[in-house]
Amino acid sequence: MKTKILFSFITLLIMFNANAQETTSEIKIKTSATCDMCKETIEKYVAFEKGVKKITVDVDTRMATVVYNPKKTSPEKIRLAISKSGYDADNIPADKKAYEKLDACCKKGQVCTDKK
Ligand SMILES: [Cu+2]
Repeated sequence: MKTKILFSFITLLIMFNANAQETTSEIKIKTSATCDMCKETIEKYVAFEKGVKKITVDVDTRMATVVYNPKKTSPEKIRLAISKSGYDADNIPADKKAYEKLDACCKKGQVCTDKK
């Protein structure tokens, strides 16, 4: 009896895992983030993007790691979302209007005073 329950539990776990693998992908995108404020701006903006499950921006490497549902969005759309938040995303330059709204220290070539 106990083995049966354990077996069905494991089966369920495997099924769940397979399902999760099927519906999520992960990509890394190079951004122009320079400080924690940039990180917050990008993360908050892209988190609302359809199909994005999780986004983490590493300020030191400037890399955004995005977990997304490939059925609902695409790397291109995610890059575009980052651009619309005011930052470069791989080969896509930052959206001009969004970039102009950024805090002065977050603009390219600037060194933020609160940088770690
Ligand atoms: Cu910044």
